[in-house]
Amino acid sequence: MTISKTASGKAAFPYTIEKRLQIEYLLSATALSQNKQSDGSDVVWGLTQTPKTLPPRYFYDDRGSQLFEQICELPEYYPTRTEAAILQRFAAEIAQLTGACEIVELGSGSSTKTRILLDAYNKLGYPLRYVPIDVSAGILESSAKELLADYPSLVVRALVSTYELALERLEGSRLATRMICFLGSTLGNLNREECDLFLSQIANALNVGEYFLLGIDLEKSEYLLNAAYNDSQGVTAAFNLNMLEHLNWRFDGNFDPAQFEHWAFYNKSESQIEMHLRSVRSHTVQLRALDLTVEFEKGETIFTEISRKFDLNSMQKELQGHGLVPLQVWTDPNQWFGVLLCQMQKTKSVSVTA
Ligand code: AVI
Repeated sequence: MTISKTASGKAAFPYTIEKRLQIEYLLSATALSQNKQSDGSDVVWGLTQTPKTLPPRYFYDDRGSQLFEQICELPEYYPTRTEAAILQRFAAEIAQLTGACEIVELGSGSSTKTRILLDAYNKLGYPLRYVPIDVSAGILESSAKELLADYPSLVVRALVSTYELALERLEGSRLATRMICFLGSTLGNLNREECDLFLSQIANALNVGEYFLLGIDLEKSEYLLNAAYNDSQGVTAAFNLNMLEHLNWRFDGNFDPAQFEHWAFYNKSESQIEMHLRSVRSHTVQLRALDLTVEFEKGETIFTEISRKFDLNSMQKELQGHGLVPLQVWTDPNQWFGVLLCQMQKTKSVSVTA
């Protein structure tokens, strides 16, 4: 028998990491490459609209994911560290409120925040079961293995899947209850309609009494918001422009990022940051794999992302409308970011239409 070691060198006897890790593919590799994520129909649609748009999912190739990790460390980008500080301060309270529960996380990333939660549940002596969900099998496996090495009693069931499919197919929790976590204010990257559909899907995936932990960025001074998306080191600009490089390798394109500039601003009436790429001169781009030729005028833009900033009271009402009743809301001393723990209270009659 192999006895695995934790980061501190302690033996994780008797179960090896392999025995505590299950990776399930809800989408096969072929399905992943054939689904709407990458067949390019969304790119063709977006680049033939006026104004042009591109779906934010194209930020996240390997380089884009690395750039996003760098954004999270930037002095101007307050959301990541503010949310982490809230969790550090209140994770024990979250664990006490939910009791032992299976932690399901949509988009686990580097799992830094997951560790804060796992530490709190561990301290209370609760069994640790974690279900991370991501479309990238590589990221899921590597971060799950790091967690398993550090938490000897942890059991991980990783799902390679889109959020939508995973929420539809979640099996019943193996522990008394379950908490679905959606952190980092990723909800802000969905427009109002998408957000409404997503919350219906969360509500449908939960049984009565189960929990939803949501992290959201809050409305604040325009100055701070503009700085967070126009950092002085130009990392956010590189992240935005990298979308063009991503389209180049994925669809055999010839975008020249030097022909575009990053443009991000806070739209106060919509309470959202809007990110665009602006063409600095008129030129033509081809995406050969999509059989697409696109003309750009000087100054023409491609809309790449919204990042909505929320009001805590309105969000609580919206959640309640989906049967997700806020039990507790935590924020930081500046009230820049909010973490809400909701409990599913409606009997399940919610129907979801896409
Ligand atoms: C992933 N998401 C929550 C980030 C945000 O702040 O909306 C993406 C991002 N875009 C530019 N900077 C960060």
